[in-house]
Amino acid sequence: MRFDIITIFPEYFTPLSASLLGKAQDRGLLSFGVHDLREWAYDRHRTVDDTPYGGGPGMVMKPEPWGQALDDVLTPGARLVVPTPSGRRFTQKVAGELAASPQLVFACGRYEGIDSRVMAHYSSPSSGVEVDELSIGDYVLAGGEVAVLVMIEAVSRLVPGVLGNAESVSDDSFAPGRMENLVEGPVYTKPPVWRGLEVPQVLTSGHHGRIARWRRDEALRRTAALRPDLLARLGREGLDKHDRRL
Ligand code: 6GU
Repeated sequence: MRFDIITIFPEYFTPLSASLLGKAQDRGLLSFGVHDLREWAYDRHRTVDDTPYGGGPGMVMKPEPWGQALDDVLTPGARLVVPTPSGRRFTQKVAGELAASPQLVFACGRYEGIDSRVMAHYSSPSSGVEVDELSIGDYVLAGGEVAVLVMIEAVSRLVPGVLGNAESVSDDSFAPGRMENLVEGPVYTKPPVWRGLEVPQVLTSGHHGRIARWRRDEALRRTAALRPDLLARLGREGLDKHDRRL
């Protein structure tokens, strides 16, 4: 899978060569292109922003450099992702949708955002690309760069072969399947007693059925305490017959 990022701060993306993503790149599963928007600026000062029509604070990113950059970087079948706090919410489901695309192009805005005609232009059916304006949550970042790192990490680990253990995806909080819409419960490793705290006995019982039941109960308990919104969304169909006694 191919990721291209257009930004005025390419240095934000050095973490892409670290850890899981770096290894997936070395193995040829993922490839990244990081592009400096200013390479498509056309004046001596390489200007990428201007004052907003209608007045108001801050600056708006000019459409011409973005149009040139996107025309050069987009390939047929690509999805164009524009990170913005006013976008649709980026969730695990959206990550799964994006992971099915051969190329994702991220257009990182700074200042008050990108001239809206850029999104309008690429949203028209004749452009042949899907455009998604996405937000990672209800808070405001200085620019889209950090949000794009979040999205790339969430999408990359869904690409087949990127994770070592295929099971790690299906057990995730929010992953489709039995534990869908539940957060994960607590985990333990050796030693059996640490600072007087014991590992729950069921986990050392060797009884796989009881362990699975306990894990689901703990996930339900934690979801009820910390994410009642998720529990409400589960509904009756999301509960099994043993869940009802909680
Ligand atoms: Cl995607 N961009 C910015 N600038 N701020 C955000 C965001 C994105 N998601 C939440 N806050």
